Amino acid sequence: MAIGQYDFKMNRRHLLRLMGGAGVALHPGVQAIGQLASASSEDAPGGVFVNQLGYLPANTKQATVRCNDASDDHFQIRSVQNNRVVFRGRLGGAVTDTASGDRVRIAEFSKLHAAGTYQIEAAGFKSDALSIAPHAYANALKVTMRGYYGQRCGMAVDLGGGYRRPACHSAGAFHATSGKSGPLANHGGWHDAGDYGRYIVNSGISTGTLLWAWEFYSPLLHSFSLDIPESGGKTPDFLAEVRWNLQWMLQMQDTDGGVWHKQTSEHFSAFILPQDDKLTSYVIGTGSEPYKSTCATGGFSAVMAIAARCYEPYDAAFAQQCLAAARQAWAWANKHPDVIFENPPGILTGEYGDKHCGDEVVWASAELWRTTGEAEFEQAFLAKMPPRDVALTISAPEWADVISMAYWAYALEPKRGKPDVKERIRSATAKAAALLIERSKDSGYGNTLALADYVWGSNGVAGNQSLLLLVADHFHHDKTMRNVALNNLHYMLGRNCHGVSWVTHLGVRPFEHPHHRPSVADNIAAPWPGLLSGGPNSHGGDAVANALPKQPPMRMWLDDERAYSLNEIAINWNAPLVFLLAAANS
Ligand code: G3I
Ligand code: 9MR
Ligand code: ZN
Repeated sequence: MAIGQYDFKMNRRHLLRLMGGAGVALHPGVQAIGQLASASSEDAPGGVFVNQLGYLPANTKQATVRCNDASDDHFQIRSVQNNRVVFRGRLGGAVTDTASGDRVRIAEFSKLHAAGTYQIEAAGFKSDALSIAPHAYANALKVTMRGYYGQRCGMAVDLGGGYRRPACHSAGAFHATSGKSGPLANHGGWHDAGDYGRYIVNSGISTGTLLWAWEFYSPLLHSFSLDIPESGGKTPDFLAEVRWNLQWMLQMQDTDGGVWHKQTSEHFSAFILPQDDKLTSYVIGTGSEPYKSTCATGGFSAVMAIAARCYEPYDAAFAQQCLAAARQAWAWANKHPDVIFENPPGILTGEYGDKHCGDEVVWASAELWRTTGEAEFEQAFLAKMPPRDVALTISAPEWADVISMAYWAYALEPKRGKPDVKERIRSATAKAAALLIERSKDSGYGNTLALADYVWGSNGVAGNQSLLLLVADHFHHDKTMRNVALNNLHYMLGRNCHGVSWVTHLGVRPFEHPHHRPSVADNIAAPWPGLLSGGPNSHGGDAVANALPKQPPMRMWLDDERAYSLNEIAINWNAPLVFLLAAANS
C-alpha cells in the first residue's frame, strides 16, 4: 500500500483512516486501557496510568487516575498473587492537567514498599498489573543500550528475535562541498535516527551523554553485559558500544583538525533496509573554505576529551588518539570560532544547523581541562563564564545547546578548579532543579515539561531534564531530585495521557510504529527494540502532524510511522534515557 511517496506496513489504524477517506480526524492511535483513546481530551476514556515497568521499592510511587469529579475518593491496591488488598489510600483532589486537558486525580502509594505484583483500583478503573521490584528497570537499561547496537552502520547486526541485517552503506565518498574528493571506506558510527545519516553535532551530545553515564554509574556499567560482538573483550561492553561511534567520529576529522558536519546521502533514502540503500554516503562540508563547521568541531573536541579519560584503563593508545584529536579540534575551533553549517545547495538531509557554536567550544575547554589539568583550557573556560553580576543560568542540554554540560564538566572535577566557580555552578543547578520539581508537582502526569517544551523530540527534552536533576542530585544529595528525575521515566513508560510506553518493546503497551526505516521495511510486525519515540510536539513539522486537530500539547502525538516530527527515534533522545535508567539501576 503506498501512502505518499513510500510503502508503509499496513496496520489497522491506516486501514481505518483509508476507509474513512480524506478529511477524517486522525486518532491518537494507541490503545489506552483496553479502549481506543479518542481524539479529544473531554471524551478520552478514564483509567489508571502508571509506569508499565513498575516501580522501585524505595522510590516515590504515584499513579494518575483520569476520572470524573464524582468518583469515590478512595483507591486500593490488590495483590495479584493472593487477591488481598494490601494498601488503601485517598485520591488527591481532582485537577485539570493543562498539558493534556485531562481531569485527573493522583493516587500516591509511595509507602507500599513490598516487592510484588499489584493492581490499583480507583474510580471504577483497574490499572495494568503493576510490579514493585528492586530490578524493575534492569532489562530496560540493557534493551535501550542495545538499541544503539541496532543503529550501527557499516557492519552486520544481530539483535536476536529476528532483528538482524547485513552490513550497510559501504560506499562512502567525499562530497564536493567537503573540499576533498574521492571514495572513502565506511568507518562505522550509528545511524542518527529513522534515517541513515550520521551527523557530528548530534553524535556529539549523544556520545558525550553516554560517556557521562559511564563516569557517573561506572560500578554498575562496568559489569554490564550487552551481548554485542565485542562482549568478552578487555573493554567493558558499554564502552565497546560507544567506541563504535567514536571510531566514525574520528574519521570525520580533517588533517587540519577541523571536523566535517555530517556524512549522509544527498537526500533521504526511500523506506528500505539499510543494506538496500545504495545512495552514496558522502562526507558533507559547508561548500567553501574552511569546509568544516565550528559546532561539529567543538562538540567533537569535547567528546574526544571525555573519551580519553574513559578508555585510558582499557586501551591507552586509543585514549591517546582521542586526546590528540580533541586538542587538534580545539585549536581549529579557536582559529575558526564561527563557521556555521547550512545545507549546501542539493543537500536535503538533516541540517542540525546550530547557529551558536560558542557553547560547544566552551564544553571542549572544560572537558580538555578535566582530562589534562592544563591551565590554557581552564583559562579559556573561566573567560567564558558570565560575569559575577550576571546570573548563571543552567538549563537542560539539547543538541543545539550544551552550555550546561560545559559548566557541569568543570564543577564535576573532584580535585582541581576554583571552589567559588564550582559553587556558583552547583547552586545554579539546584535552582534549575527546584523549578523542575515544582513543575512535576503541578503536572497531572508528574513530568517536568513546561507547555513550551512539547517540541519535536519532547521526550528527549524530558530525558535531559532528568539528566539535569541527576546532576543536581550528584551535587546536593537530594532524594527529591532523584525521585523527580524518575518521574520522567514513569511518564515515558506509560504514565501519560496516551497510556503508551514510548520505548519499543518495553511495557505492556509500547508504541509500534516509529518513523524508523528498518522497522518499517523489515518483515517483522513489531519495530526494532529499545528505541524512544520523539513524543508529543504541538508545533507540527510533517504532513500528518500538521493535519492533527489542535489539542493540548501532550495530546499532540500519534503512533504513525509517517509522522517524523512526532514519532521518529533518535540517538540523542535515547542517550538521556540510558543515563536515567543507569541512575535508576544504581
Ligand atoms: O526551540 C524552539 C522553541 O523555542 C520554539 O518555541 C519551538 C516552536 O516551533 O521550536 C523549537 O525548536 C524546534 C527544535 O526542533 C527543538 O529542538 C524546531 O521548531 C524544530 O524544527 C526542531 O526540530 C529538529 C528537526 O530535526 C528539524 O530540524 C529536531 O530538534 C531534531 O531532533 C531533528 O533531527 C532530525 C535530523 O534533522 C535528521 N535525522 C532525524 C532527526 C530526528 O527527527
Ligand atoms: O525520514 C526523514 C527523517 O529522518 C527526518 O527527521 C525528517 C526531517 O528532516 O525527514 C524525513 O524524510 C522526509 C523528508 O523530509 C520529506 N519527504 C518525506 C521523507 C520521509 O518521510
Ligand atoms: Zn548504514
